[in-house]
Amino acid sequence: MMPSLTSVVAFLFYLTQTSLGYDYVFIGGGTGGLTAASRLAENRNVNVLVLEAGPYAEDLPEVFIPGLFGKGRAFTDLDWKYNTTAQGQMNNRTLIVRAGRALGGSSTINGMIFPRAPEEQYDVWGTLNNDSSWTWNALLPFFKKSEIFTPPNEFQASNGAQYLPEFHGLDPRVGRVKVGFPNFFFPQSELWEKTALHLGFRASPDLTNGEPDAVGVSPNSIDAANNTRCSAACAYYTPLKDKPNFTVITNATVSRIIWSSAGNGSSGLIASGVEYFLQNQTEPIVVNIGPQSEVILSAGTIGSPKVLELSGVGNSTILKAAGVEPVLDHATVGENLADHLHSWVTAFTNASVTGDPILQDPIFAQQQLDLWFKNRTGFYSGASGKTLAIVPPSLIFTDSELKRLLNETSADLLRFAREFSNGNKNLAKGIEAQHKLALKLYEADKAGPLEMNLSPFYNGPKPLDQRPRSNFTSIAVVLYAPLSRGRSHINSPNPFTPPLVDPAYWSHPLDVAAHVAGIKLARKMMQSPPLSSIYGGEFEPGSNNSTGDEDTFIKDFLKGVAGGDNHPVGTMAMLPRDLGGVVDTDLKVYGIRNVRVVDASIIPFPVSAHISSTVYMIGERAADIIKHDLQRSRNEQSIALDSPLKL
Ligand SMILES: Cc1cc2nc3c(=O)[nH]c(=O)nc-3n(C[C@H](O)[C@H](O)[C@H](O)COP(=O)(O)OP(=O)(O)OC[C@H]3O[C@@H](n4cnc5c(N)ncnc54)[C@H](O)[C@@H]3O)c2cc1C
Ligand SMILES: *[C@@H]1O[C@H](CO)[C@@H](O)[C@H](O)[C@H]1NC(C)=O
Ligand SMILES: *[C@@H]1O[C@H](CO)[C@@H](O)[C@H](O)[C@H]1NC(C)=O
Ligand SMILES: *[C@@H]1O[C@H](CO)[C@@H](O)[C@H](O)[C@H]1NC(C)=O
Ligand SMILES: *[C@@H]1O[C@H](CO)[C@@H](O)[C@H](O)[C@H]1NC(C)=O
Ligand SMILES: *[C@@H]1O[C@H](CO)[C@@H](O)[C@H](O)[C@H]1NC(C)=O
Ligand SMILES: *[C@@H]1O[C@H](CO)[C@@H](O)[C@H](O)[C@H]1NC(C)=O
Ligand SMILES: *[C@@H]1O[C@H](CO)[C@@H](O)[C@H](O)[C@H]1NC(C)=O
Ligand SMILES: *[C@@H]1O[C@H](CO)[C@@H](O)[C@H](O)[C@H]1NC(C)=O
Ligand SMILES: *[C@@H]1O[C@H](CO)[C@@H](O)[C@H](O)[C@H]1NC(C)=O
Ligand SMILES: *[C@@H]1O[C@H](CO)[C@@H](O)[C@H](O)[C@H]1NC(C)=O
Ligand SMILES: *[C@@H]1O[C@H](CO)[C@@H](O)[C@H](O)[C@H]1NC(C)=O
Ligand SMILES: CC(=O)N[C@H]1CO[C@H](CO)[C@@H](O)[C@@H]1O
Repeated sequence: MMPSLTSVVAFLFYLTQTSLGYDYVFIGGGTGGLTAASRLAENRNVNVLVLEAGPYAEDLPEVFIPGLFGKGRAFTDLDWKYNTTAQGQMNNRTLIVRAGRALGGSSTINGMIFPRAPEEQYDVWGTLNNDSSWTWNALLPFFKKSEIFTPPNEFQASNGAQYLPEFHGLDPRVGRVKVGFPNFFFPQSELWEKTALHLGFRASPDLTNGEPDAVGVSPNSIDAANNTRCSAACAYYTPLKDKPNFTVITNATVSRIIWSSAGNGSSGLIASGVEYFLQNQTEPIVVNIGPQSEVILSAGTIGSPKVLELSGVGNSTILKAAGVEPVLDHATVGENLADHLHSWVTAFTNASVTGDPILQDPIFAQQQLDLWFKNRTGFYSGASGKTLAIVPPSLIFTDSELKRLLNETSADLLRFAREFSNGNKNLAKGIEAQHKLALKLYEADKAGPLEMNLSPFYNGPKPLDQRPRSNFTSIAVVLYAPLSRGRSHINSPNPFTPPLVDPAYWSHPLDVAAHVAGIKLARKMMQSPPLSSIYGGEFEPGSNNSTGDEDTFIKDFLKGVAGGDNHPVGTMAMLPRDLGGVVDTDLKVYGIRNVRVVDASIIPFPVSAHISSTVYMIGERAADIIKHDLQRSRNEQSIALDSPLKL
């Protein structure tokens, strides 16, 4: 596969020099970008180019073996490892926001957990935009279109994997992302599920059905036929890699979009090219495009606003301070950033089997890896967090606590909207509208403030050499549905300088309250039957050694350890202009004629799920919108050509 890519690079030099016209140039070959690019290239009359900063990485074991998540190069050179700015509510720590830097983007290094969010949250996108085509019912066909689902086999079903066929893509001629279940389950998962049911959770018949506030086994983006990861590259590149109309250049970092001097009248700015650097080269290469062609930004929630700002589109004050000459003032580019926030409760256990020996004993680890290669079973045949639940507000707050919190949030709506919007009046209205809808979801018990999942091994903040050599049970408590909003902006004209990423974790008190309450629920789970049968005492947060109450102690603990969950969204929000949006519901950037955005950055309101399935849906929907637009413009052109003859 590598030689063909190298020859593709050589071929491209030829293409640029001969100015062969591309209809669509994608900046970033990740989850959303590859999806839309690949679908567009299904049309033989359309020429698609994808520029991806990272390499092709599908042949690395740490990419294709599910259980090698995070190993090898996955979290080194295949990861942008964006640093956050000092987080004021997190002891001023700098956290890491990971994002894949490879063909396939974050789907190449992610945890492959593949559920969907509560349907009410997608409906909020529609409400904010007054557009019913961006609601759960209208989007479900695009979720289904993206996947080719393998139902659980007998072994997986006996371990709790379930599915409802009406929510899945089952047609191999249509679907692309292979979705299935892992080949190994720990008995602790079932214990945890029973405990959760005992504590009031519902049982989920399928975590993709739009009602994930229930406990169940999540599907994974895994090819069930050979138990390998199926990334966006596996799904949308490999099957089409030899198509002449689908050109992918790896190791190509885009530095900016170039604008036509004819543009920027009332019809908007017009992109006329894309500039990029091949790895190890100091001279940029420019791909020119015609005015009917489009540039698609798909560099991810942190990457996309960066490229647009480097191109002179953004808040002029911020651009000038960074040393970039503004071309178009579009003040909300890079704003509205939201991310999930990860944390854990860990406990000692006397369970007979845990994953800890894998982390501690290299000989055992090698035996299990050999088993994966021979049989596609064993510890490496799945990543962590297979059994999970979205936690409804009613399971972490009493009625009166919730009433008080919602009351306080309502009273402070304007204050936080203003604080989060960087002085932008439209965005303040947009954030206020988001918060109002979030409060409604809280009232309806549909807000999905947390995810919990069980790891039958140590899954917490302490490195191996700083914790007891023991066996563990861990419950992840992840803050979902945050009300906090931050931003990501450039501070240099150099395309190789990372932007300033500020997710503003915990800057809204409702986020803090939900997160702390989640830790309390996880502690209670550890000590409730039947999970209590393997409980050997808590390791973290541990006993309250502070002078404060339990809430204060947990808060202080979390400030010191909570980690980014690598689900950033919202920096190029799909919202009306007067609510601070960056793109419209056709995903076109306001004020620009031929640039769209297709990645997690358009998500206007965070959703309570691992978000890759949602980004694939966005890619499918985007391709559909773009195909219709092409159809329409070709019809208009033929009418325009016809009309002189009729005169
Ligand atoms: C470690 C980790 C674990 C995760 N676990 C899960 C999980 O278990 N389940 C789940 O559903 N989701 C998970 N996610 C989240 C999910 O994978 C991402 O939200 C989703 O893939 C993002 O898609 P995207 O298209 O927005 O961006 P990406 O897929 O990240 O694509 C952006 C692409 O643009 C490229 N790019 C950036 N800048 C430039 C430039 N200047 N020029 C050229 N190319 C550029 C990048 O290299 C990348 O390939 C995880 C993410 C990470 C990082
Ligand atoms: C991309 O860069 C990697 C090193 O990061 C290299 O191994 C690979 O050959 C390069 N691929 C192409 C197509 O240039
Ligand atoms: C993040 O910060 C660390 C510590 O300051 C630094 O070593 C690293 O290079 C930074 N990473 C990025 C991608 O900026
Ligand atoms: C964080 O940094 C700010 C500004 O430097 C400082 O005022 C504040 O006291 C710091 N907070 C903590 C917890 O260290
Ligand atoms: C919402 O859209 C409908 C039609 O799609 C339109 O009639 C209505 O005026 C719109 N409402 C607002 C507030 O824009
Ligand atoms: C797994 O199967 C897919 C085809 O479904 C194939 O492309 C891939 O190379 C296989 N991977 C491994 C490691 O066997
Ligand atoms: C090219 O760049 C890669 C990645 O930055 C680096 O590892 C490699 O050493 C460079 N090769 C040369 C010949 O400079
Ligand atoms: C951890 O569990 C393994 C079995 O999975 C067992 O062999 C080992 O002794 C246990 N370690 C401790 C410290 O209890
Ligand atoms: C190999 O896989 C089969 C099912 O595919 C399973 O029944 C068997 O137990 C596995 N062998 C080992 C040694 O795990
Ligand atoms: C909520 O606020 C209203 C006034 O704004 C007050 O009357 C009511 O008692 C409050 N309810 C709670 C539960 O605090
Ligand atoms: C632009 O950014 C500056 C600096 O962050 C901020 O003060 C200002 O309010 C922003 N302008 C608009 C219109 O959003
Ligand atoms: C409490 O314990 C934590 C973790 O062991 C430690 O970091 C912290 O300094 C301790 N606090 C006090 C007041 O002793
Ligand atoms: C626009 C364009 O270049 N289309 C080409 C797509 O590929 C087919 C062959 O599969 C060519 O015939 C078209 O010219």
